[in-house]
Amino acid sequence: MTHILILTGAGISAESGLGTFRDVDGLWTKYDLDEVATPEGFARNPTLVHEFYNARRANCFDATPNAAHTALGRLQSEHAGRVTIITQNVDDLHERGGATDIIHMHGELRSALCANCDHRWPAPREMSAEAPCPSCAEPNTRPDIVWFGEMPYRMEDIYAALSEADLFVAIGTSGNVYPAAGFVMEARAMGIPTLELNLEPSDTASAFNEARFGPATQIVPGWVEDVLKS
Ligand code: BJW
Repeated sequence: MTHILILTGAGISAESGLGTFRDVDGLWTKYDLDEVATPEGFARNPTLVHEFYNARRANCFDATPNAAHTALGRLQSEHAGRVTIITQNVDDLHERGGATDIIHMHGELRSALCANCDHRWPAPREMSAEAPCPSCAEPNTRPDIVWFGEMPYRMEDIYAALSEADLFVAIGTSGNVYPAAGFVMEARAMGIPTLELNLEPSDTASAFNEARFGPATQIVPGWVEDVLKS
C-alpha cells in the first residue's frame, strides 16, 4: 500500500479567492514582505502586521474549499494506503474540504500565539497588539504564523513522513521558499518518484519526474481519480 506525501501551496487556494504571493497580482506585489512577514517587521509595527493578518483571516473565514481541496479529502479517505498532507498555507480550506491531520508548516490564521509564554489559543477574527495573552496576561500576542527567518513547524514529522513516502506530489507552490522548496530534491535523493501539479512550471519544475499543468480545480480532481482507479 503506497504512502503519498503531498505538499501544497497558495495555488491550491487561489480559485477559492485567496491571493497567492508571487503571481502578477500576488500579495508580495502589494505588501512589503519585510514589513509584514518577518519578526523584525512585527517588532517595528505590530499594528500593521495585525491589520495584514486580520484582513487575510477575514478572507479565509469567508472563503470556501474548492474542488482541489475536496479531492484531496476524498483521496485521504478512499486511498488504501497512507496520505500525508503538508501545507504551506495558513488557511483551513484543507480541513473544511474533508482532509484530516494536516501539517501546517507555516502556521495557521485560526491560531494565536503569545510571544511571551508560547501559549496558543483560537484566534479571534480581529487580533490586536494590545490584547493580553489569556494565559500570562502580557500584551505580546501575535498571529501563529511562521515568518521569514523563523523555523517552520513540525520539521521532524515532515522528514519522517518524507523518508517513508512512495510518491511526493507538490501542488500549487512556486518553489521559492525553503525548506519546502527543497523537499523535491530530498525526495529525489531518496529515490522517491515526484510529481508537480501546478498552473505553470514552478522554479523547481526541472527536479520533478512528472508534471501536470492547469488550474488546481481541474488537474487535482483528475489526478485523484487516476490514483483511486489504479
Ligand atoms: C496555481 C493556481 C491555480 C496560481 N492552480 N496553481 C537563501 C537560500 C535558501 C533559503 C534562504 C535564503 N535566504 C533566506 C532563506 C530562508 C527563507 C527563504 O526560503 N527565503 C527565500 C525567499 C529565498 N526561508 C525561511 O526563512 C523559512 N525558515 C527557515 O528557513 O528556517 C531555517 C531552517 C533551516 C533548516 C531547516 C529548516 C528551516 C521560513 C519561511 C516562512 C515563509 N513564510 C511565508 C509567509 C507567512 C505565511 C503567510 O503569511 O501566509 O509563507 S512567505 C510565503 O511564501 C508564505 C507561503 O507559504 C510561502 C510559499 O509560497 P507559495 O505557497 O509557493 O505561493 P507562491 O505565490 O509563491 O506560488 C503560488 C504558485 O501557485 C505559483 O507557482 C502559481 O503558478 C501557482 N498557481 N494559481 C494551480 N489556480
